[in-house]
Amino acid sequence: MSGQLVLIADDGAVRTLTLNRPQALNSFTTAMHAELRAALDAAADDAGVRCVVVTGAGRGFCAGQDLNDAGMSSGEVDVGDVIERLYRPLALRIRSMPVPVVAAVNGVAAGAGANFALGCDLVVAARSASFIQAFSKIGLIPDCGGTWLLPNLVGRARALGLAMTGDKLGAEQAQAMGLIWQCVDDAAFADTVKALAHRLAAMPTKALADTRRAIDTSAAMSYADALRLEADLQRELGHAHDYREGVAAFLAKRAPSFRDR
Ligand code: T3D
Repeated sequence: MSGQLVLIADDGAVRTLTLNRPQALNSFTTAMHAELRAALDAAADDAGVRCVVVTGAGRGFCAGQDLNDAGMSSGEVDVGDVIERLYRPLALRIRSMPVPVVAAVNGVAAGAGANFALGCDLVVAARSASFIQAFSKIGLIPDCGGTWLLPNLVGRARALGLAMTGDKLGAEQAQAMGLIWQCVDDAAFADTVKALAHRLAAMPTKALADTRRAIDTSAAMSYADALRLEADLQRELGHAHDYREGVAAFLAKRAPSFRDR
C-alpha cells in the first residue's frame, strides 16, 4: 500500500514508512507531515504492527523543513506556530508509539530531519549517511527535539559543537560519539535494518515501549522516583501475558511467542 508522500509497506509485523519526496531530499512539507502523522497513527492503532521503520526514498533520509513550502522563506510565517503545529506533535507521536521505532538513515539527515531520526528508538545509518544540525546556518536553533536530544545523547560540549557549527557528521563518527545506535556498510544496510526490525517485532512489544517510557522519564526524576516508576511498570508487566510466556519459554527451552502490545 502506498500514499503519495509517505510510502507504506508491511513485511509481517514490520511496517516501513518511506518519506517520498526524493527530488527535495524528502524535506518536510505540510502535506508530508500530514501523511506521516496519519501513517504513524494508523501503525499505532494496528495490532498487527509490532515495529515501525522510518526511512527515506532516494539518496537522502530527510533534509528537514522544505524551505520552499508555504512561503517559509518570506519572513511572514510564524515559525513558532509551525513548530507547535507540526514538529512538536511529530516528535511526541514518535515517543508515544506503542511499538519500537527504527530510523533507517539511508542518506543525509539535516535540520529537523536529523532530529526526527534521533528521536526514534534505534537509529541505524548507512556508512555514507550523515547528520547535519543545519539550523544555525539559517538563523534558527535545533528543533524537533534537538535541544533535548543532543545533550542527552552526546553531552553539552558535543551538542553545542554540532548545533553551533552545523558541520556535517558522518555516520561512523555519529556512532563513535554515541549519537546513533549503529553505522553499517551501505551494502549491508537494508539487510541489517530488516533483521533488526524483525528481531524487535518478535520481542515483547509492551515491555519495549515501557522501557522507552522509563528511560525517557528517568532524566527528570530523582533516583528514588525512577526506582518507583520501575516498580509500577514492572508490576503491570508482571501480570501480563508476555512475562508468563517469556519465563515459560525459558524454562521449557523453547522460543517464546509474545503478543502483548
Ligand atoms: O518553518 C521553519 O522553517 C521551521 C522549521 C525548521 C526545521 C528545519 O528543519 S530548519 C533546517 C532546514 N533544512 C536545511 O536548512 C537543510 C537544507 N539543505 C541542505 O543544506 C543540503 O541540501 C543538504 C546538506 C541537506 C544536502 O546537500 P546536497 O549537496 O547533497 O544536495 P542539494 O543539491 O543541496 O539538494 C538536492 C535538492 O534538494 C536541491 O534541489 P534542486 O536544486 O535539485 O532542485 C535542493 O534545493 C533540495 N533541498 C534540499 N534540502 C531542501 C531542499 N529543498 C527545500 N528545502 C530543503 N530543506
